[in-house]
Amino acid sequence: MSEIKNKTVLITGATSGIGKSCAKVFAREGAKIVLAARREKLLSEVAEELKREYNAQVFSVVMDVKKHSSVKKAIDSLSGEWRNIDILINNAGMARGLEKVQEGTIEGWDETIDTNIKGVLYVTREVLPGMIERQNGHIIFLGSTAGHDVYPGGSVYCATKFAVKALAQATRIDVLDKYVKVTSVDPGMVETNFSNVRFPDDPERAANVYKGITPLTPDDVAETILFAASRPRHVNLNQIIMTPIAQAQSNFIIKKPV
Ligand code: 8X3
Repeated sequence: MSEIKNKTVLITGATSGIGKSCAKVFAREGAKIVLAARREKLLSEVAEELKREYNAQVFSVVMDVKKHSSVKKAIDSLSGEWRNIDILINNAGMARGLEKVQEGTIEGWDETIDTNIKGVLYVTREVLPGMIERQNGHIIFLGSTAGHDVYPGGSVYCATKFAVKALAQATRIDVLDKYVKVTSVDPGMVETNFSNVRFPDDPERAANVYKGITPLTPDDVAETILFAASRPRHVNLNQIIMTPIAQAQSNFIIKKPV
């Protein structure tokens, strides 16, 4: 895909799930990959894998998207051509628990809001001015079906993904005359570490989330992101909602008995 070869792609949350799949898929297409995530050891492991499997050019930055100082330090550490980010994949995101509002935990709310809303804003704020200056760039937001329909116990997570939808739409308007593309890719059920993070003390509950359906894989989402990123310069895919065939929207899922 000529649109992707030699492009510089920064991926947040790049060491697992959809982020790691994006790193592989874009490396396969010849992109230069900037991996951003919190854990240095995992970053080096993914970087080594990309170099070994795809002969990719890779640069890793330790970044905790929840902290603006960490985001700024990571972006400032990019030098030379690595600074010229063509594609930003705002992937880092998470959820904690499935409690009703009246029973929710403040710590879980803070973490979810800080990662999914403020994190996305911090990274976008640091990367977007360079894209505007170069009159070239593409920001891909990872939204969710949870940003379109709420479900029981999903209050804060859904609110953050509604916010991501709003941020994507508003950013698209803000850069309309700047030759920067903005896409939101909004998946439903994808089997990643997501449910283990959501239910850290209940692995059985986490495993049950995907029982009885064939969920999307991280690669399904990454290939869709690649498709969006590889359209001709004049084409912008605004929003892509994708679900497993057994899911119509957030809370309409047909599960086979297991
Ligand atoms: C998708 C997660 O819980 O809404 O972002 O299916 S969930």
